[in-house]
Amino acid sequence: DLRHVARALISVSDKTGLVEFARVLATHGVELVSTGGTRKALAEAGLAVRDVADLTQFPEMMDGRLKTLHPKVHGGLLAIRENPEHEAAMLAHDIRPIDLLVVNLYPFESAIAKGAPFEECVENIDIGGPAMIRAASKNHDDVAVVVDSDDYAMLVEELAATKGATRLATRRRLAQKAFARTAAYDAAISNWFAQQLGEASPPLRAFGGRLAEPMRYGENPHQSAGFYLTGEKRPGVATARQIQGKQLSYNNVNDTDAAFECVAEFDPARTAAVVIVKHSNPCGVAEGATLVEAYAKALRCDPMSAFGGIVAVNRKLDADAAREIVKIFTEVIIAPDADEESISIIGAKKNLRLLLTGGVPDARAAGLTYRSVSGGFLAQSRDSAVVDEMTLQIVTKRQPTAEELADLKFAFRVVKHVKSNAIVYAKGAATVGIGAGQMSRVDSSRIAAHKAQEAARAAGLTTSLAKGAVVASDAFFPFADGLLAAAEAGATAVIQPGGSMNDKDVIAAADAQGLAMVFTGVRHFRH
Ligand code: 93A
Repeated sequence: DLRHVARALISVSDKTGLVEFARVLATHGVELVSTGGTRKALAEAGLAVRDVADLTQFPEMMDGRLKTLHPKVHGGLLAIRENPEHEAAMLAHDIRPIDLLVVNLYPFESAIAKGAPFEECVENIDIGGPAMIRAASKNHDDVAVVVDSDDYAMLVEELAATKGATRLATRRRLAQKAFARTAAYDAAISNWFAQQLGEASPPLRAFGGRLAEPMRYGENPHQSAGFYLTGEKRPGVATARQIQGKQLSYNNVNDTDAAFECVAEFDPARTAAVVIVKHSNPCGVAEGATLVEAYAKALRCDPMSAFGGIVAVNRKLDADAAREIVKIFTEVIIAPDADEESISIIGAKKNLRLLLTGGVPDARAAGLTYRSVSGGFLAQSRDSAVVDEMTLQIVTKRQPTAEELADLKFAFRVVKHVKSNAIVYAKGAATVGIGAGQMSRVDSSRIAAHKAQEAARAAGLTTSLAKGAVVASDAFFPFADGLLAAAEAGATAVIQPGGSMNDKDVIAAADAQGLAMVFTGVRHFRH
């Protein structure tokens, strides 16, 4: 898979590191060919370099718009080396192979960044550069292409290790990077054009999103929307198969994703689990021996909110669970798989959507998440931290019991999927009160306690479900008040990241209440 480098074409606008790199090529006996400015820079450094015009027998013309757009160049980049027909064509037309292409493009992005006039921006649209990059990348079997001066050092090492050749794996990696570069370059041009025309730039196209389907409307009926795919192969709402039901709405997709990502925290080999989501927050999460048991426990947390919700399960949907789920109005069910009987039970509800993902994603897997801000978007690595891999530190005098510890871990898995500030009460591997999305932690604490009381009332009980429960907080308690609100509601144990300046006070308050408290050292903000 080694390809000896006999000839290199170098044509760069950004001349960083150029001379040093070309000098190394020369020591390997590589023949250098360059365009005007690059050739001049190399010649001035004392290197032997041929003018590309010499090779094409065509002068650079039209303000440099035509420099390398010539069959002698493109033939040299595209010809398959061990193909008799290609060899014959090369011979007939005196085309000689080019084994290494070093190109960086006209600085279009910096021209628009510095607010250059329209014509100057247009003149900075590189045509010949991308054409050569794409040709060389397509022919990566024989040709190496470098589009970034940061890769010179790596190539210098490779040439040294191989006595002047490139490896196939390297050429493939470089080709991938090169296509990414030309794609980003074209996206920058088209976004700039859209801006000039007074149109909103299509930000999703900028990171390669592919429109899977236009939607009827966005978050509200007066907004337009589309569902774009990034191409990530993660089992979930974007890659699922819809078995039945109406088209998903924008909010459905968002909520279904929240539900399925949350249920993925529960390994199906260990336990059955169900998550019910409303307005992108879980309103009930539970584990059980079976899905139907888990569903009943999850529903008990907030039966009122569950109406019109999204249900996610982590195991193959069965008839028992399906029969229970269809008893109340549900928008979407998402499952890794479903048996035939459950599919026919759901079939009786024409509008109910059933999505099958083919699997449960790994909660620990790396990946990216995005969100838009005006004028751009943010990207970050997925929150792949899971409680099983955290170092739990018991900070109170009282140790949690085994039962409490199990519920603490359960609650911390869930709190990761609740909008901040997030407080989750749990008992017996089920949520019993969830406080989400408040600006102050103590308010979330109070709401969660209130929900636990409401859940008890709905179940015909007189004592709050928070009594004897544990509580999880997505970030540290800045003051003792949030913790005291939880103790007052009846919680016996607490799990939280810790790390507040007031940890000492919070721990003292926990000790005074006889609570057991565990620090995870990991924060789970979600906004
Ligand atoms: O104007 S172009 O689109 N036409 C071409 O044929 C062409 N060939 C190379 N621009 C072209 N280039 C670009 O010239 C390269 O991508 C590189 O950015 C630049 C190097 O020019 P010089 O060596 O004259 O500084």
